[in-house]
Amino acid sequence: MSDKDDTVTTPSRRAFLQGSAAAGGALMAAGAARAQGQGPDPLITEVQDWASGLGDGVDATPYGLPIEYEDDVVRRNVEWLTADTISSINFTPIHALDGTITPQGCAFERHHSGAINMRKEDFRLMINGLVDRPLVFSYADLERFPRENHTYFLECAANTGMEWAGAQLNGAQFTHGMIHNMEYTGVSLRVLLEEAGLSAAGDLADKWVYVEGADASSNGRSIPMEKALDDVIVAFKANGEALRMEHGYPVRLVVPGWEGNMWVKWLRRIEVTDQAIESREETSKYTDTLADGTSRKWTWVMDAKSVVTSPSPQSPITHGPGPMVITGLAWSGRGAITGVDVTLDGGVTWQKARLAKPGEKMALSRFYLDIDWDGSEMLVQSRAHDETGYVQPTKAQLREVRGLNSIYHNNCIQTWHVKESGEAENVEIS
Ligand SMILES: Nc1nc2c(c(=O)[nH]1)N[C@H]1C(S)=C(S)[C@@H](COP(=O)(O)O)O[C@H]1N2
Ligand SMILES: [Mo]
Repeated sequence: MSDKDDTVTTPSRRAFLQGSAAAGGALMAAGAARAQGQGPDPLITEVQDWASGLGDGVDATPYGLPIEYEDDVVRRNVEWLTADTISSINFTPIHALDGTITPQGCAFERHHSGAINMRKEDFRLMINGLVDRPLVFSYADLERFPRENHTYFLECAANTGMEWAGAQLNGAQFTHGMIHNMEYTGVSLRVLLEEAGLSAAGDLADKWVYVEGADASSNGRSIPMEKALDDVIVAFKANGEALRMEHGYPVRLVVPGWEGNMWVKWLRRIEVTDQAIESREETSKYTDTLADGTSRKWTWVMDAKSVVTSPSPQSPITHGPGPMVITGLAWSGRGAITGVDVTLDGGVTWQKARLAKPGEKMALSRFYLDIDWDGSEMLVQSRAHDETGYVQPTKAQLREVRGLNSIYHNNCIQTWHVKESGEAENVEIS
């Protein structure tokens, strides 16, 4: 480092050191008190096993798994929700993760007829219907089209659905864990549709694609052509590696910002049609009955939502009063998150949380609020704002519009009651 550099950095470095010493003071005081009471800490004063021998060589684990001490960071099922695990759902352990990328190995799964096991070589994707040339692509064919990389969240429309009638499931994993966020690599659906040719479809304004998976359920969904030609991806990699079987290996559809049900896994067929198919998954399911008995349908977009992941029922405060980090996730199917407010008193006063980085369109945002906890009970909530100006509603506001019969699209503000003991509980206050 040159003298000049040193001169430039010294003032800010000094400021940082002063600042961190002040902030660390309270934390260290608590730790020092403990150490004094208990005498020398053998973890510091004695040579440990791991320093007296050798560790594992390379190749001990050709494909690494999390260390055994993290074995509670796993997907979890709520057994009474569904009759069996074949047509069921489990939940991402969002209370135990940080950052925004969800590792595939603990990203929630939702299957209608089980996760199927298909070799890449056996993959075929047909594009037919109102196209100039019906085509069938193999996996190797897909790899030859120009590729894109994008990070998007997938939220099941049923996420938080069990909370409509009142606070029910005790944990962020269970109330909000039907979500994951991955970096996808694939080919734009537009490119494949143009390869098949869309002149046969005529005016595209009122056309649709009907998308099916290769599993027994097929999970068929109709998608308006406008969205199909906009940002939909035919994806074959997630977080840099092949899709896991449970997430649709070898190829799934990525439908940014729209309900998870439309992200067809084990992709098999895309038909260009002049009307929506009105399949099971878009009539009897994934519609919401309103108070007057009519049903909302085509509720594709996931509205802005957020949740505090820690502290939360599965992630209590264990260190007593003093400096602590409140953190959570926010997302919007309509674009980027622009801000998150956090309240500690059930919505009487709100503070602006810090976004870990500027919001990205249709991807999870991580927020933090660094507080000095006085040890008294809190009613912790978070409230997301997105780039359209939309503000996440309270449960009462949502019920006013939607009534009590809904399951899907519950994006209301969540409340955790944090007690003096540091334990947290799912409660409903507004
Ligand atoms: N072929 C197929 N695609 C599917 C499903 C399915 O059962 N079969 N489930 C859908 C639902 S309801 C959701 S929420 C997402 C879940 O994706 P994941 O299992 O990767 O989390 O996949 C969707 N795509
Ligand atoms: Mo879903």
